[in-house]
Amino acid sequence: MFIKEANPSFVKNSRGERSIQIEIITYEGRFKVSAPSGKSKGKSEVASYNSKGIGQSMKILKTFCLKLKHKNFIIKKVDDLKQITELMHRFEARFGKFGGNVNYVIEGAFLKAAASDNGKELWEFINDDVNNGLKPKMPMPVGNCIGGGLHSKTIKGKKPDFQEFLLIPNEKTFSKAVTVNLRAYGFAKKLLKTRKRNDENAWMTNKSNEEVLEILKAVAKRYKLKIGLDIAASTFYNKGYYRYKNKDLIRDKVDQSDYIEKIAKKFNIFYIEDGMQEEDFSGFKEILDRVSKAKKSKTLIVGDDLTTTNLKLVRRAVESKAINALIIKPNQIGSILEVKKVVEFCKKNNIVMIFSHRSGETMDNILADYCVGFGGQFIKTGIFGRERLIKLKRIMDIEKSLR
Ligand code: 2PG
Ligand code: MG
Repeated sequence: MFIKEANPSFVKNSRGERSIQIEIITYEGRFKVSAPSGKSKGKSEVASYNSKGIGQSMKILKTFCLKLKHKNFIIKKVDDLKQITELMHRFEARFGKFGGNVNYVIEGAFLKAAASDNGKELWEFINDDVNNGLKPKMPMPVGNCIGGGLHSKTIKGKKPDFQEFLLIPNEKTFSKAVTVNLRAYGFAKKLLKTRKRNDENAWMTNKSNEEVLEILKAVAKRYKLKIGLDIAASTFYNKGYYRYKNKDLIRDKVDQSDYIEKIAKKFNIFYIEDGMQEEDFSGFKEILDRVSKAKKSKTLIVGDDLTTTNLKLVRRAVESKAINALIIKPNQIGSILEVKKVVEFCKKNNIVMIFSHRSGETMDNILADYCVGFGGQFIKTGIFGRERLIKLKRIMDIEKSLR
């Protein structure tokens, strides 16, 4: 793989913030990747950019790109990315840290170029099953329908405290699932009587968590969907208490798990992400125990801020039985080889994997290839908006190509 050129640039994400993009040009074509950005970030995520800011990251990346020019690389499998990682580390030691988002775009662009160089689609290049003659299984979408928390504004001074109210279809095909979610999203708008959308294009409302759940229950019933929640509990946790604004009350750790157990049962919730603050492994375990006992069907207890795609934290969460499912966001850890290790660990331990977008997204669809390639059971991308739809469309195309 001969690098003719590598060009970095700034792009705007869906929130209008600056993000970083890189384009690698080889004899096979042009391979572009841009980075998403989170707003409700986990404490233990790697920094997205150099400590001096995105401008400094760009300066360092520009110098790195000049170095890549006219170099030749042999990348036959994902693990061969190691030579790029080592090159990046040596370079960072001299010029300063890139930051996780820069690692994300460099590695992604190299993987796209390498897949093409090997005559494969990126998901195919990553997926071991397909390389062993098996057909990959398509994921199901987890779609953000109604929003609150850090991603939403208040309406007449109010918003739900939970960050995301999610819809999860269970259809034979991914494309059917996407259609069902879009219809349900339209129906939710009618019931909510709102037109305002948040960062991820979920509907905004001034209703409380329970009021939203009542509406979601009707939507889920009509379209045969499962209900999920990203509680993002760390975003309203402070000094030992969960501080709810809508209805105004304070819950301690025990009250919080009581509350989650109660709503999980009442609204038959299938998916609960970050139900407790991000350092409370025993609180997550408490929820997993209580919800599994209270509900007959399996509920996914999902780590995101708790685990930040970091193998050490994932291992701790799994070994302490705090989760049975995991959010995977490659730019939380800033290394695809680390993502691969997390994936292998999840597969070995039967942990359900949800590949996830960030609230600030770009017009890049690499997440879809990562999800199918690494065998994720779900992809969380939102339901509507061009940055979200481009990822769903990519999986629909992969699905079509396999028919
Ligand atoms: C989350 C994500 C995506 P952010 O909490 O799961 O919805 O939010 O990208 O802001 O961290
Ligand atoms: Mg989350």
